[in-house]
Amino acid sequence: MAPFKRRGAFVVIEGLDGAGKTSNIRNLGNYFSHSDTPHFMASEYDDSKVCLALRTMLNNQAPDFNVMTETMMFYASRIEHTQKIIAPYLDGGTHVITDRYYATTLAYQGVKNPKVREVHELAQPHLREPDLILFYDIPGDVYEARVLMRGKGLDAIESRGRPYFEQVRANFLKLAENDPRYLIIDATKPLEDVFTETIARVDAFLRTFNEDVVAS
Ligand code: Z5A
Repeated sequence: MAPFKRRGAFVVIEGLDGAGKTSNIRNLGNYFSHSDTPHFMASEYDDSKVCLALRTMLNNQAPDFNVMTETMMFYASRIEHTQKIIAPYLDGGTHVITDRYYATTLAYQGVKNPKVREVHELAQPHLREPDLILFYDIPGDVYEARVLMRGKGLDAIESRGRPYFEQVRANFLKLAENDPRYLIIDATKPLEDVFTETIARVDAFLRTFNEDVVAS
């Protein structure tokens, strides 16, 4: 029998701008670095020059791209990141935690592009399926307060206004509705509470994941 190879778990952090993804991912990274958990904190911006170029263009687009161009560029960046970075780590047995994945594109680009699902189906064979998706949920008023509080200008996507982000949130909640991989976290709570909940949820998930993989 071929030797059994354990794969890493794929954990995705999702949410609107200002939901606390970056803050929680940083804390989660610190937490893992004090343990012997093999992990990689993935970022399209930091891990690949191709993805950085695509994402920078997308954030600074002016005037807006055609909706299909925009959708395909987000998927192009995701495929590049998955194939070159995420998949090798997972296959080598390292857990990967990433800031946004395809649910973001379905939720954001889905507001304006009725054909987002078709692009998704084309891309899907080149992506990996997340094992756990934490959705940091904030309503539109909290989104607005946090994004404006940052005091920097709004980029091309941030300028789409509150009704757009309310629709994005509704799309996320719909995706989560019948998918047991989603955990919805109330991200209006103080950051410390959100972080405590995040660690507890991810720890519990990884314990089960390891048992399931060993048993299979
Ligand atoms: N986009 C897209 O349309 N399609 C796609 O496929 C992808 C992306 C991948 C950039 O995304 C834009 O691209 C984004 C979606 C779109 N557009 N919008 N709008 P990004 O992933 O590069 O960046 P981001 O999501 O915009 O990151 P962010 O603004 O940094 O949000 P965050 O990481 O979730 O939040 P944070 O930096 O941790 O926190 C923001 C602030 O809120 C900060 O001052 C915190 O201290 C504060 N905060 C966070 N949590 C709390 C709590 N619980 N209490 C109080 N204050 C808090």
